[in-house]
Amino acid sequence: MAAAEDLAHMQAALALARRRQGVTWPNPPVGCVLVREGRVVGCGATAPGGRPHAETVALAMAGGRARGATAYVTLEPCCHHARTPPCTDALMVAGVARVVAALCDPDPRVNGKGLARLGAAGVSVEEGLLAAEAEAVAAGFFSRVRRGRPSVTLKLASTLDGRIATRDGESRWITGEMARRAAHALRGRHDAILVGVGTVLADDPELSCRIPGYRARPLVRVVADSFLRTPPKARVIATARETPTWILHRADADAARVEELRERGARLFPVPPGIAGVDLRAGFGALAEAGVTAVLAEGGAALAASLLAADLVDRLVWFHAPALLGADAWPAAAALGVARLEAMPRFLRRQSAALGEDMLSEFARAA
Ligand code: AOF
Ligand code: ZN
Repeated sequence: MAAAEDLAHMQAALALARRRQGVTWPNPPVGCVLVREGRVVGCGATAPGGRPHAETVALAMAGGRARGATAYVTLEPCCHHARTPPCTDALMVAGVARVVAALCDPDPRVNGKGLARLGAAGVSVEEGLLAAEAEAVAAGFFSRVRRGRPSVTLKLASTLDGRIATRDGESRWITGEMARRAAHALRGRHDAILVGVGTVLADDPELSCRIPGYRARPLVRVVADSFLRTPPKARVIATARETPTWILHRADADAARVEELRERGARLFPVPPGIAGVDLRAGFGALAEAGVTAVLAEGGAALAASLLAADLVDRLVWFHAPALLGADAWPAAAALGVARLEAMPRFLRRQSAALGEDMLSEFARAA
């Protein structure tokens, strides 16, 4: 059993890390709390953009008070040399006596070597405290390193019968104010937001996190658009110089379109064709290579179906309004072609909550 004090400090480090979700890519969001004689003398989290690392921030705050302290970190301190010396060395130079890490860093440059280096220098080292929580906070980073793709959350907002627009296409607003705010906070915790070109054509969305000051770095907007139907006048293109807009398109899309969109500031990713549209698995591989760790997919129905059919949804977040629209309205997911129940995508319920009159349910992929 971990000591209550250790648990409390690691919880605090996790809270610091969680607050940086979405802005540290390609690096993981990490939290660090330095404690001496039961008193917090420094704390910090990975800075937006991934540097400085959490330990550097916490050590700068603690100054000389770090001597003899315990460092609680949500990920093993790094031991590779970059522009600045590794965190292991910074902790040792500062005289930190004990390091409690929630998890080993899967980055092959670190991967246990950070803790080993600290141990060899006489620092007392422990690993594994609140490991599951720490893995959830940096799930995107773990996914990028281990699977070569970002973690994927699919967000849907519908009526009870899974409809997202009326027969005539009216969709504003099905869920209420609280659910819509929660959806913006969800955007705030992801590196990138993904939509299909149909959504761009139908709604011309801005795809931003509309909670002022919530994010220290813009959300990358990604459009899955096989044949580059995104209009050059679309909002996501008009604002592409301030907020990144990336497009996953087929390699055989019109070259003049490629040039036009690129000139307006979009970044283009040629991807092999998939069953419908681009091969999303290959698209995610390209996003991971560009550093993205956590993607929030928001629709529309065709994209949702492609993701579900390809078993690419790690987490499903569904807002339900207590209302119905019936079978002539637009469904949240297009046809999946499921003939037998054993082929049905299944999820495990992780959380359910009330948001005003609406409901929020969160699910993890079952497997
Ligand atoms: C830490 N503390 O806060 C974070 C770490 O590109 P660099 O040199 O910044 O290193 C990135 C790697 O450092 C990243 O892949 C991961 O292994 C680790 N992230 N390490 O000690 C931190 N964010
Ligand atoms: Zn580091």
